[in-house]
Amino acid sequence: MIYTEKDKKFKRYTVTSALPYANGPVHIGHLAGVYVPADIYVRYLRAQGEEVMFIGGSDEHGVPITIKARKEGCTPQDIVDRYHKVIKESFAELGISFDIYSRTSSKEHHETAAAYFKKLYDEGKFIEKTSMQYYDEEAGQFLADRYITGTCPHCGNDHAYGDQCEACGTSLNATDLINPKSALSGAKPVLKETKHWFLPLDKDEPWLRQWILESHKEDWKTNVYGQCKSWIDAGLQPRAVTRDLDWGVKVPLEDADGKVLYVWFDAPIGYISFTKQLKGDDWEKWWKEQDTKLVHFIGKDNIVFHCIIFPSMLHADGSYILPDNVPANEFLNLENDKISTSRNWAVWLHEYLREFPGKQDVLRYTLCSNAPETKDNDFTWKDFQIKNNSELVAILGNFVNRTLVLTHKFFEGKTPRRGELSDLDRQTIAEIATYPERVGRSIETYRFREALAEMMNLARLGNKYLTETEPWKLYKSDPERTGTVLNIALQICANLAVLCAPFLPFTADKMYAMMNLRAMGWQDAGNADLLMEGQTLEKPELLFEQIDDATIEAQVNKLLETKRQNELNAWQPAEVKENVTIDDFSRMDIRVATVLECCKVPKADKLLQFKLDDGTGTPRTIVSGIAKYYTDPAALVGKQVCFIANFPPRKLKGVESQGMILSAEDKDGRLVLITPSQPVTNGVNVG
Ligand code: B3M
Ligand code: ZN
Repeated sequence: MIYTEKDKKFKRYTVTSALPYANGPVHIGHLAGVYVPADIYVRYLRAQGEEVMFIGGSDEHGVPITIKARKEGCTPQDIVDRYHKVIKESFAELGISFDIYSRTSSKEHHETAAAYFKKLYDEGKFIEKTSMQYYDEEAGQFLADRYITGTCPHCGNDHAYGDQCEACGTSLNATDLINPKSALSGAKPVLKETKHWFLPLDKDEPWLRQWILESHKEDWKTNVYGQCKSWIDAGLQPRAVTRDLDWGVKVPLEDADGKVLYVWFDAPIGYISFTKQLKGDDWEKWWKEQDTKLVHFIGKDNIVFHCIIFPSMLHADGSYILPDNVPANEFLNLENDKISTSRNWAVWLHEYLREFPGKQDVLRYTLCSNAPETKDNDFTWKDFQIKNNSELVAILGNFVNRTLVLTHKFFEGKTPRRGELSDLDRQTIAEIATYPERVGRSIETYRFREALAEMMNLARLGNKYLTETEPWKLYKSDPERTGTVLNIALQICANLAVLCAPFLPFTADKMYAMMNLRAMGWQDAGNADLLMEGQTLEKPELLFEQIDDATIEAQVNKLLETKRQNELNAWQPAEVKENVTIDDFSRMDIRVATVLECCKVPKADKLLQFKLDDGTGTPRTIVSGIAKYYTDPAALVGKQVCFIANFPPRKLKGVESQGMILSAEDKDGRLVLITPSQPVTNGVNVG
C-alpha cells in the first residue's frame, strides 16, 4: 500500500516525462534529470500494485530541428525519423519502462493538438493580436525562437534566443532582443506585421497563485516552487501560441496559412495524444478524473512550461486535472563542465550502451545516487568507477554472492532450515521489516537518492549480519546454526531483489532467477519468509564486475579529445594589434638565411641554438625557445628561415643570440618556421 497519506486517495497514476527534442540522442543529463527518476517512480508504483501509465515520446517540432535539417541539407522529417529511432531504442535498452513512447509528428498528435487549439479558439480563450515581428528578407521568413538571436535585455547574454535566454532562463519575445540577428542569414531583420493568437496568462494569475503558491507550498520541491513564485511575482504576460513557421502542427484556421502551433503549445498536448493512442476510448479517466494523480518529470528549464503554461492550457479547457507534482531536477554537469550537445560534451546513452554492454544498472545506479535533485551536480568517470567497485560490487554484489556461494558449499544450494533464533537473528528480522516503508516513502516523496541509499542499507545490514555470525567458520562446529544464519541472509537477498527492482531492474531479474523466485510485489517484501526451506538456488553469477582504471582512462581520454576538438573548432585569429606605420616596419630588418647547424642548448630544455648562413660570410648564431617542438633539431639543417637581424645581441644560457627566427604556432599546437616559398639568396631582405 502507499505510505504517503495524501496519496492514498488516488486510484491511478498518469506519469509523464519530458519529450526529448528528436534533434539528437539522449545523454546522461537527460537521464539523471528526468528519465531515471521517472522510471524508478513508475516501477515502484507498479510493484505496489497501482494502476500506472508512463508516457514518453519524441518532441519533433520546434526550430532546433529545422535548424539542424538546414545544416545537414535534409528535411526535418529525416532528422526526427533518425533520432526518434535512436532515442526510443536506447531508452528501451536502459529499461526506461514507458507504456508508450510515441512522437509528435504522428497524425494522431497533429489531429489532437489542432483540435485542442480549435476548441479554445472557438470558446474565445485566446487573444488575437496583430503585431510587428522580425522578418528575414533574405531568407524570406519570419524569425521565431532560435531563428533569431540577440542580446538578452535582462542579463546581457549575447546569444539569447527569440523565445528564451538560456543564460538566465528568462522567457522572451523576439522583439525584446537587443541587436537582433537572423540565425538563418545573419542579416539584420526587419519588422513586419503578422497575426498570432495569445494565451492570456496574465488573467490566470489569481488561480495560479492559489493553486501553486498556496496549495502546493509544502509538497512541491523548493527549486520548482521558487521558480514558479518568481514567475508569478514578476507578472505573467500573454504568451503567443502560434508561429510563422512551416514545420509543426498547422493552425486549424482559415486565415492562418504559413502558421503552426508554437512547439511548447503542441508538445505537452503530446502527453494527451499519446494517452489516446495507448488507451483508446478509455483515455479520459487518465486526464480528467480527480482520483488520477498527474506527475510530470522534467528538467528545471521546463518548469515554466509544465507548472504555468500547460496548466493554463488545461485550465482553459476546464475538463482536465492539473499536475499534482512536478518534481523537476536541476542540471547534471560532466567532468565539471556543462553538458552540451553542440560541443559534443556529453556521455551519449547509445554510446554508453555499446561500450558498456550489460552495465545498464551501473549507469542507473550512478545517475540516481548522484542525481541533481536539489542542486546542479557533476558526473565524473572516476566516480562512476567508485560507485561500481566500492558500492555495487563491494556491498550489494558481495553480500548476495557470499550468501549463495556458502549455501551451495554447505547445503548443496538448497535453502537451509531456520532453527532456534538468537537475539541478533530476531533484531535482524525485525529490521528487514522496516525497509519497504523506508525505501517506499522516499520514492513517494521523490527523494530517489535517499531511497537508493536506504535500499543499499539493507545490503549493509546483510553484510553486517554475516560479519557477526561468520557462517564460513561456524559450519565446522555448528552446521544447524549455520543453516539458520544462511536462511536469514537468503531472506535478505530475496528482499533486496524486490526493493532494488525500481532502481536496478536488470539486477533484480538476475537475483530472482538465481533464487528461483517469481518477481514479487512491494508488499511481499519486509519479511523473512520469502524463500521456503529446501528451495533450490541456482549457481550464483556475479551481479557486478570490477571496472578497471584503463576503462575509465579511455573514457576520460575520449572526452579530452572532444575538448581538444572543441578548442580547435572554436579557434579564432587574435585581434589585430594597433596600427603601425610603414616607417615602423621599415626599421625591422627581416632577412633570409640557411640553417647550417641546429642543436639543443645544454642544460636548457626550451632552447635551440641555430648557426645560420646569412649571406655575410660570417655564420650568425640565434637562440630560439622552440626546442619542445623539435625532437630532431638537426633535421632543420639546410632549411631556409626568416629572421630579424637587427635585434640587439643578448646572452641566453651563456650563448649570445644575434636576432630572432620567425615562426608560427598553429591552433593545434604545431610550430612551423616561416620560410620563403622558393629558395632565395641568403641575406636577402623580406619586405
Ligand atoms: N522538448 C525538451 C527540452 O526542452 C522539450 C520538452 C517538451 S515536454 C512537453 O529539453
Ligand atoms: Zn538572459
